[in-house]
Amino acid sequence: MVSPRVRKICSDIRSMRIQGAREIAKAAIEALDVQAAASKARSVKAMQRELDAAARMLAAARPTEPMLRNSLNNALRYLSSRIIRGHVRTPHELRLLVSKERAEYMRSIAEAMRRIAEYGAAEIPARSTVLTHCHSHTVTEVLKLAHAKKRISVICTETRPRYQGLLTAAELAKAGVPVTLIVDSAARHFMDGVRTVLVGADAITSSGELVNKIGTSLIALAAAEENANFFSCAETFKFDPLTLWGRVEPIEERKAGEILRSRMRGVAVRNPAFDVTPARYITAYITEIGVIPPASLTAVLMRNRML
Ligand code: RI2
Repeated sequence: MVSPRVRKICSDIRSMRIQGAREIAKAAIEALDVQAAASKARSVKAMQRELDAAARMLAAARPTEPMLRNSLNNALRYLSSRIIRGHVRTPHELRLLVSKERAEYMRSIAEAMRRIAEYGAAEIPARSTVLTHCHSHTVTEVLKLAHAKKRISVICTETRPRYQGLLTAAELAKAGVPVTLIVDSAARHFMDGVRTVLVGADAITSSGELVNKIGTSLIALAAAEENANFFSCAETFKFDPLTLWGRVEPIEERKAGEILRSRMRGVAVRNPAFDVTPARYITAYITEIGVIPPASLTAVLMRNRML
């Protein structure tokens, strides 16, 4: 039985009250802990079944989020390896282990963020202008550090239909980073003054393609035309290992109501949340293990035993 608090977390992920691949993954790991704490299961097996059911529900809340799936799979694999080895004998011991796993996950992704910010800031020329799209917690950390070191300025798109760009603008302004908000369709107009484009990532495929907020691929085209560097700042957890086996990343399609308040007679509305930027438009992925061009990403992950 999945706890009502876990169901609420799932609905907050679906409604985007919790937004950004990283925050979604963190919320899911917290939810496993909530599930374990609330569980009345009398055996380790029964509690494991509840955790599996909670994980399935969480993973389904946003289909285009490998970081969510990878984080949950990793946590469940770790728990079952400890159970199989006989290190967990009671539901209480499993509860403690889930809680410990949550703390370790939070520590490791905070450390990944710190490293990405360092690597990313190093890629941005001093006193230059950076353009970003949507709201990525990873990108805003890079931009804040880059500004502290190099006095940069930022242009950010409002990001229709959910306006996550406003979150970016507010966060950067609060941190004292000079920031200008533009409509999405003005990205090309401003590109000639931009040296670097930084975006986040929702998914990265085995051919180095980037799945990110709708509009990203148009911005990548404009950046290529102006010879601006185009980076995606992403934890390696955003890589979808299933794409090695031919999986095509699903593109989440959201409700028309996010675009139009009331329906227009005779008008169909499409609202894909993400689009795909081909590898040839991406200078590199800025990850916690370094700055990696798309063509070598899979090889580097394998070499680091991350696949
Ligand atoms: P972090 C966002 O999607 C954007 O596409 C952003 O690039 C991506 O998540 C990654 O964000 P949405 O959740 O993990 O707003 O860097 O649909 O925070």
